[in-house]
Amino acid sequence: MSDLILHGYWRSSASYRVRIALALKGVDYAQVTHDLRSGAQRAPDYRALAPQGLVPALVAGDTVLTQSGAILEWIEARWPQPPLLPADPGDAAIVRAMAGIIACDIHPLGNLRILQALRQDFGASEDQVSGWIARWIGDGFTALETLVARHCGRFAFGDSPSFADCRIVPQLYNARRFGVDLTPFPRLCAVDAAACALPAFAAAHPDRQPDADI
Ligand SMILES: N[C@@H](CCC(=O)N[C@@H](CS)C(=O)NCC(=O)O)C(=O)O
Repeated sequence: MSDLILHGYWRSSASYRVRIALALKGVDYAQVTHDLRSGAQRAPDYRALAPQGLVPALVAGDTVLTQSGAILEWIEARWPQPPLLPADPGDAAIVRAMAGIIACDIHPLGNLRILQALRQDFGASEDQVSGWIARWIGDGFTALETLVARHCGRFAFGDSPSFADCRIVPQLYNARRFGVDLTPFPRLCAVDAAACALPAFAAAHPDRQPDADI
């Protein structure tokens, strides 16, 4: 039995990033689910572990890790092979920039609590919420498409999966889920397809998780 416990949710794209990284490293872990639809992530016992009341959290023995970016960095340091960052510092910064477009500038704007606030506090209709999601995904993906076109091989940066692919695949899953038109982003779709063909990415897919209720 693994001493790693991933607190997450099948449809959480931030949890999906961590599942991909662990699968690429071949690391075994247990999962505890928190149903985001019912607000389970805000329950006091989970907040005692993860003060923001968000998933994922990764428990490694006595250490509790939160924020998927920090978790990915920890996984990379703990299990360096196969590397998910290029060795060259400049190349690594480019990969982190690709990851940051998604993690810092797209994902936070489309999160459950933000969409709930748009509906509940600002009276947004479902059409307006869909427009909001498409706007910020489109904005970030337009820049990311250019960056990936500049640096990609089979994957977002070169010919091996990196932190960038760990973010791109879950964000494309989200985009499809919300009906965002992906035809302007052929490079992102190509690297997504290449990544999803790998067993590690397939194993991390939301539909393959024990808590999936599709
Ligand atoms: N920056 C955080 C984001 C975590 C996050 O927002 N997780 C979402 C699921 S993908 C969540 O727990 N949402 C619950 C909510 O909005 O109430 C990370 O990368 O871990």
